[in-house]
Amino acid sequence: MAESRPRVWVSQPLFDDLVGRLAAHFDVHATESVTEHSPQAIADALRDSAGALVTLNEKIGAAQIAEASHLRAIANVGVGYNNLDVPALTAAGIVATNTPDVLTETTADFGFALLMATARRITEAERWLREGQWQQWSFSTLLGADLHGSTLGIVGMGRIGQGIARRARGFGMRVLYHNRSRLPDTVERECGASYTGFDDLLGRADHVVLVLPYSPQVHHLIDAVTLAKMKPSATLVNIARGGIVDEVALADALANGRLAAAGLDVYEGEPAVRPELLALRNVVLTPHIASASLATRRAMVALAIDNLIAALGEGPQAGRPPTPVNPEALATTAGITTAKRQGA
Ligand code: 8YV
Repeated sequence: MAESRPRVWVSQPLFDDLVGRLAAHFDVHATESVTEHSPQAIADALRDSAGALVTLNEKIGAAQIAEASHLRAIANVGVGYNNLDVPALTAAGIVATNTPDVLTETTADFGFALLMATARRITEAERWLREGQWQQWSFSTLLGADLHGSTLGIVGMGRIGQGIARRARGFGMRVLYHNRSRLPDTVERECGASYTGFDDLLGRADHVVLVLPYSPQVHHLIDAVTLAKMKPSATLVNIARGGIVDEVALADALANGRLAAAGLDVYEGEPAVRPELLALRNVVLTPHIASASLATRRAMVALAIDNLIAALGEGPQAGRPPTPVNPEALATTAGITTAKRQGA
């Protein structure tokens, strides 16, 4: 009797031609239309799976893997992986992987675009024009804030933060950054960025961009107290995760002149967006698309598939997924892979 192939779950429609590569190794169960999977549906899908290809929509913790005794790998399509309870996966010997690097430049481009749209009121201006409000040219219509010559504060100076800093240099901006740890001198010089404390950055920056990974420690890092430390003329951009910003406090600051404008690509309850934010004219709202160029989204899926195939002990990189987030779990998977090769 032919040996049954390991089952792999694909949680959302991705790119069929790329996902098709999995079929050479696995019994693939792909979700055919965009689906909001309940926590129980995720547990059901993982129960008999050896691996899964998932997006930020699928939250996977101890409850979802409790009965998944064959599960060995979760490949996340995204650099951020706060949808995964990594300690729980590691404890269960499940390898988690993400998709860094391939999205860095695209996401930095978008962060910059959102900053420009916000500071120069581009979407607000277009809405105003389309509404037929442009009856007469006026010198003081829709005055915004300059990027050139201004001070940019980057919170979270990983790969994407550094990409934004490099772009800011080209715009003649002064760049301050705050990060868990200070970057080496060479990187600071290449980015033209100076390290400073969080409060100092908030107080000095004309524009603040959030690009740090989400963890419970940074939940509502931007709240009424930290917003009050920013210049009332400042712009805030968030391309990280919605939970980093207290959206009620932000909407209040924007409505009451304590902050000039905000550009948001991520939201606490996404895809739901707070009515308080929707009602404001001085906020640019985009639907979590910072990495969404066609080439980059394809590259993310391709890398996630490479990770999944390798983490499940198949393909040329068997046992060596390119970008694991918990390499310590590989030891367990390697044992299984070796046993499988020896026909156990
Ligand atoms: C992805 C993102 O679109 O990579 C990330 O962390 O937020 C986005 O680039 C998202 O993760 C898709 O799952």
